[in-house]
Amino acid sequence: MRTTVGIIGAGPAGLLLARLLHNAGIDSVVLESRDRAYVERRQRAGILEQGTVDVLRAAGVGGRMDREGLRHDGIELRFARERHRVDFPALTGGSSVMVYAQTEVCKDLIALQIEEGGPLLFEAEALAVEGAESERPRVRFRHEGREDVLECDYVVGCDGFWGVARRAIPAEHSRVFERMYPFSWLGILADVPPSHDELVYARHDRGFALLSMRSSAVSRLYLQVPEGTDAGSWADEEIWDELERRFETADGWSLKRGGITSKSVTPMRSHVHEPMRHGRLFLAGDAAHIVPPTGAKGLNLAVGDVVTFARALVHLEETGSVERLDAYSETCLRRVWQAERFSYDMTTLLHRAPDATPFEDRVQLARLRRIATSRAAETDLAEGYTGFPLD
Ligand code: RFL
Ligand code: PHB
Repeated sequence: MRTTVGIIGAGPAGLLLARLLHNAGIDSVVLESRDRAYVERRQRAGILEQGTVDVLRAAGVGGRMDREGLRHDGIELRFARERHRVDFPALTGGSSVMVYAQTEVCKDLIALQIEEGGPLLFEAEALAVEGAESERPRVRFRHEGREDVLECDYVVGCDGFWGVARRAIPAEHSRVFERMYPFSWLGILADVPPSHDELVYARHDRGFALLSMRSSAVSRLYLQVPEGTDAGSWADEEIWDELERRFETADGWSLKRGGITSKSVTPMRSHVHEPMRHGRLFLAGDAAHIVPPTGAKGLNLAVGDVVTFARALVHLEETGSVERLDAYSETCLRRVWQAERFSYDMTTLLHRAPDATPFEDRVQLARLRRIATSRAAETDLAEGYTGFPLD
């Protein structure tokens, strides 16, 4: 099998890249180790930045998002039983975000790819990337019980944090920057209308809580839990009781309860692999970097990476210049590190570390009060949340 761009992984990064390349008349093949149902059901992100929304629309995949997605003009910060709303458009000159689940973005992209795009092979597991330093990199993969080889001009590893692409970069060319956090998120989906019309990020002495949503009928909620927690060890009523405690306000706000349809635990880590390119192998999305989900940045970063790659390749085809492809890693990393910083700030602002000292608790509250009372501090949060521009 032969193609111009071999794409490993059909998460948002790989699927959107295939779409952008198709729109530019460049052929690609996508290899995905899981089956379609699994990819379409995997619960993850919920927030699309303004720039991501614009990219999806321009790629011709914004129709259902515009009909069913919920535009959000702010978030609420909750701490010390007080509430503070951050108004995005007022602080950023008009930016907002969209609540539209990653599962739905993936479904829309998969449907379009199957209808009009190039090959998208499910249950096709990439085993290794070979010859990254040559003109003809290859992906060895297994599909329908047979091993095969995909020959490419370029390989883009969009295979997430646990993928194989990153491993093809020799250790002497790699540098990893990492931080693990001593807590996780227990996430639930519940059949109950969201108790607030915007996301609520709560800092509490017992730990962080987040109220989000998937639609006007489905809530998505998260609780900070100790690292290594088993999702099954929390009974449904215990989860609701704990959420209620952490969201409690002085003005009598109440949390609606409903049937929990899914429970899972996500560890929290920050991770960056530099560089994001080795020869003709490029890394995009979670394959290259991970952020803790508190800033809602992971999917949006993946979108930024593949837009940068697609533009660089189109630039090469149009002008013969490899300048932008050569700058890929540097261009992406500037934005990645801003998102890493923002996600780290949001995480340390809102979570309670198990060994937090009374001094650190007071500083955390002071940081929150600063955001609630200084337009400059609040603007910094609003700009970070609605997204950093693509170069
Ligand atoms: P993905 O989505 O992990 O997709 C990688 C794909 O590669 C496949 N794969 C392989 N295929 C072939 N051969 C192999 N050897 C392969 N190895 C792996 C996998 O099966 C998979 O289909 O990476 P991608 O495309 O880079 O997308 C990244 C995003 O998924 C991720 O950053 C976000 O979900 C992070 N995230 C959030 N991001 C946001 O922008 N906003 C949010 O609100 C948000 N909330 C979240 C989140 C992530 C969470 N979890 C579960 C980690 C909330 C949570 C709880
Ligand atoms: C979600 O809806 O899943 C979500 C929203 C905001 C975040 C993280 C996750 O910061």
